[in-house]
Amino acid sequence: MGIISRGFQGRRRDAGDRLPPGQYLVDDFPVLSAGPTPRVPLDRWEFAVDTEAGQTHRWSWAEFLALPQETPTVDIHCVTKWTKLDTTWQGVSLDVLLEDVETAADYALIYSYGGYTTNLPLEDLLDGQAWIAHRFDGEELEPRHGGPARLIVPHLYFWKSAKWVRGIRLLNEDYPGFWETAGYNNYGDPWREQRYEGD
Ligand SMILES: Nc1nc2c(c(=O)[nH]1)N[C@H]1C(S)=C(S)[C@@H](COP(=O)(O)O)O[C@H]1N2
Ligand SMILES: [Mo]
Repeated sequence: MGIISRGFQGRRRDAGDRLPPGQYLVDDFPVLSAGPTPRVPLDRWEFAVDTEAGQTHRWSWAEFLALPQETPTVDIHCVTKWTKLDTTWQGVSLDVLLEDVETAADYALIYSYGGYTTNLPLEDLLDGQAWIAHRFDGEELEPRHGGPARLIVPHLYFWKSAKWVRGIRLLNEDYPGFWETAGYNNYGDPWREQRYEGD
């Protein structure tokens, strides 16, 4: 009693330190979809990892939910300049999903129900940097935000966080996705403001 703890992190970083260049804060959760929301019945849903050697690892919805779960709280940054702080998700780390996958690939192409694709280096999916999330803010992930499940890669602009994710193709060579072939930056680091090709 009477002990005032400032916690192990000391003073909390203020919001300004968490806002990448050119971004502004929002409290709502905007929806950005390049097409209609695909509806995927859970009994037909699957998530797949396809390796460069032609092997496929698959998880049904029940198998996916049975994997160890994490609840990351992260800041997300859309290339249209909104940033939302402290978003809380529940899902499965890509470290878990890729644990037993034998690969020497350097690149990943994420593909979604509905046809959306996005690419990133495989290493950006590992070491606690990415999740396949199926809950947001304690609730089932809404279809318009990517439900049943979406990728979350918060350290890159949010277009890399593919909604309605269906699988990941592991590749020896980089293969640009939907926005990356439409003039957006191939990597998309918000802290280096890599919005467009050439940034
Ligand atoms: N399948 C799919 N995933 C997608 C998109 C999309 O159009 N289709 N839009 C991307 C973009 S540009 C952003 S900013 C975020 C938006 O997610 P939200 O609608 O949940 O805010 O999803 C990303 N993932
Ligand atoms: Mo976006």
